[in-house]
Formats: sequence, C-alpha cells, structure tokens
Amino acid sequence: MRGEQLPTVSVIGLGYIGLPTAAIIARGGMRVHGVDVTQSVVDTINRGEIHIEEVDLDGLVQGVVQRGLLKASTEVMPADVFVIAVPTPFAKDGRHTPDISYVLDAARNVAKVLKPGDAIILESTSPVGTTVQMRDLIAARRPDLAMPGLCEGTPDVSIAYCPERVLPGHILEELTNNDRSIGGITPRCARKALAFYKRFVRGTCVTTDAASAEMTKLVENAYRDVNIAFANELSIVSDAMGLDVWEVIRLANRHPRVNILSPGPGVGGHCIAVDPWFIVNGAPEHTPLIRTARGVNDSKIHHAIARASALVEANPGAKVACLGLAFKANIDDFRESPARLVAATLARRFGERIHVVEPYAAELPREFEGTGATQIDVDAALEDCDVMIVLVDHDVFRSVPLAERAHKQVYDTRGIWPDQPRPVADVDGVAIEEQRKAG
Ligand code: SAJ
Repeated sequence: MRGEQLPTVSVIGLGYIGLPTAAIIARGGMRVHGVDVTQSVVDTINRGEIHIEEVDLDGLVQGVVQRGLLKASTEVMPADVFVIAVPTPFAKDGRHTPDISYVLDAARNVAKVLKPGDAIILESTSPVGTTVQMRDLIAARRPDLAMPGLCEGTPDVSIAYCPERVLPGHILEELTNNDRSIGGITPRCARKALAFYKRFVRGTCVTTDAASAEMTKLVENAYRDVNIAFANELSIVSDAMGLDVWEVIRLANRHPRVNILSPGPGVGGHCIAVDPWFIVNGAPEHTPLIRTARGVNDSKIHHAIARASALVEANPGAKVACLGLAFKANIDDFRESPARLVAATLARRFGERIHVVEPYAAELPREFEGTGATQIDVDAALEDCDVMIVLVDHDVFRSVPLAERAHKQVYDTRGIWPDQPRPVADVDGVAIEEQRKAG
C-alpha cells in the first residue's frame, strides 16, 4: 500500500524459531529488533552471522543485517509488535511439568516498554492458559493500559497466541508457506495478529481463541507421537513374532485409509517427545492414550539397545558400525537423540568394537570419551565392520547398494535397507530371547 507505515517488530528469543522468524519479517521490509539473553548470540547476529544450523538461514540473516533491517541486543526496546519465541522446557521437578518462566520473563520485559496500539504475540509452545497468564501479568504491571478481556470497550493493546509449526531443515520454506492458527484473547486481538502475519505468510491464517490455538499446537505433536508409538509398538510385536515390520506396514499402507508412520529407535528432538506431556500435565486423568504413547516411544529405545546388543554378542570379535547419531535424517541436530543414546550405550558395553559413522558430526559427543569407540566414515565402515546397526536414515546410508552390505549382519531400526537379508541372530531367536530377558 502506498504511503503505508510498516510496523516495527521486536522478536524476543533468537533460537531455532525466533531467528528465522525475525529474518523473514525483516526480509519483508519491516524493521526488526531481535532480543536474546545471551550476549554471544546477539554479537554473532549483529555481525550478520548465525549461531544455529538451518538451510539458507546464513545468507538471509547476512542480507537483512547488512540492509540494517535486523539488529539484536539483550534489552527489549519499544516496538509496535512483540513476537515472543522463547523456550518452554520441562521444569526440573522430574515430573514433566512445563516451565513457562522464560515466557513470563519476556512478558515482564515487554510490559516495561508497552504503549497503546501495540500487539503482543506468543509463539512458544505453551500449556493451555499461558496467553491469559501472560496478559494477567502485564495487566498487573501496567494498570494504565486497558487490557483485552479485562476492560469494557476498546483495549489499548492486543494479545494473541500463534504457534510455529515448522520442521527443522525446512524452516524458511515452512515459515512462509505453512498455514497458521492465530488465537486472540478476543476476536479483535486475533484480527490484529492476522493482519501482521498476512505481511509475510503465504499459507492460510485461521483465527480462533487463544486457548484453542495453544491446544492445537500441543495436539499436532501429540498426534504425531501417538502415531509413531503405534508404529514402534508394531515393530516390537513383529520382532516377537519373527515378522518383518516394514513388510507388514508397506502392505497395510496399501489400504486407502491406512497410513502407518515409520518405526525407529525412539522419538527424539525437542518437540514431539515433549509437547504431549503438556497435555497430560493439564489433564492427567483424561490422557491415558497420550501418556501410554510416550511410554511406548521411550521403551523403543531400550528395545533397540537390547536387539543391537544381542546382534553384537552373536558375532563375537566382529567390528560393529553404528550408523548415525542425529535425532532424524539429514540434519546435524543431536539433541535428545535416541540414536545417540543407543550408540553411546553400545560403546559403553562393547568399547573399541564400536565404530560410529555420523557425517554431520565433526567429532563424537562427550559421552563417548573413554569408551574406546571411534568415529569412522561410511566407506571404512563398509570395508571393516561385519555388524551394522542403522540408527538414522541419512541419505548417505540409504544409498548404500545391497552388493556392499549383503554379507553383513544388520539391525536396521529405520527400515532403509528393505532388501537386506535377516541377521542370523534374528533367525535363531537370540535377539528375541535377549529382549525377553531385558524385560
Ligand atoms: N519419527 C519416527 N517415525 C516417523 C516420523 C518421525 O520415528 O514416522 C521420529 C524422528 O526420527 C524424530 C522424531 O520422530 O526422532 C521427530 O521428528 P519429526 O521430523 O517428525 O518432527 P520434529 O520434531 O523435527 O518437528 C516437529 C514437527 N511436528 C509435526 O510434524 C506434527 C514440526 O512441524 C513442529 O514445528 C516441531 O515438531 C515443533 O517445533 O513443535
């Protein structure tokens, strides 16, 4: 629009979601002020560099910093729109309780600089009720401002919840193209946030209330977790019955209304294994399925360790390759990775027999120190190792042809080599017996 004044934006939290979001908003021409508590993160961004790995993010950040559209600091400055994208981890009580203290800290800082006409949008994955809690905190600190849902007439500021739903490795593309759910404290708040997202989102933006939008985010990841749990349970059942789970799933998925996900060594990352607990925590007595799915996915890690151990023991003296440490394919993110846990457990059990192949890691993580395990490349593994444990479905592993691995003893937790002959340990039942003993 000609002569239109673009809003200034403050993005609070410059991590995996906040930094790409800030950069995409700035690319659209809006002036963005990024805020992070870590000085080194702020310095890195102000140099036009990035502190996280994400496809194409480096060039984008460099460009918007050079054009003066993105600046970072540790202090929240006045702006027209505040986007909060800080972490919501578990509290340290060991009971999977959500810790929303970073969200409330951010809200406290925003309250200091808030002025009439501003919009606050929370993007962090949050338990239901967090947006209202944030509003109440700000209302208590700024009695001079009329707050949405608490005043008669038109409020001075608007507050909404709009979760991100981007996939690591595809963040920039998904930030632009995915649909968004926008939940306002009031419908007016939702409309204000909608007008903002329309400036840089090509997907459809759907408005709702704040609590529904909060629940929607949790439900999306719980849906995925429950469905992966079904696949993982099938893999455990199939092992017990001596069946190939991949063959069973491939056939079942030919049904027009069946779409079973893929078993793996367990569920990793910071989202799918965490967010379902936010629902369970909010209504423990009404969530047996979601809670059980979490348990099934966690137990799959122990099943994978038991099966892998049985295969290693059934091949005394053989060198063993563990393929992959990342929490999923083709990324260099090793946080909360079941593959890493399985490989590290095998390294502690079998020491120098274990060789880890992870093309996305410069060196092995700290927990491998002193185990005797070493890092090798995929070619060396194919030459030297008779036992292979596939833990991550990186393309580089998937592309190994049968001729190079037909003679190997393989436990493939990801089903990347459907043509691989079954390992002897499976056929004679050693692996299954080992799992039974492991309980
Ligand atoms: N996994 C399986 N089997 C499958 C699919 C995944 O074992 O069939 C495992 C992966 O190996 C990985 C874990 O699940 O360990 C999670 O991987 P993912 O690629 O499914 O998801 P994330 O954690 O990278 O990102 C998810 C996404 N949520 C959904 O797909 C519903 C993403 O869209 C969210 O934005 C993100 O969580 C988030 O930030 O919440």
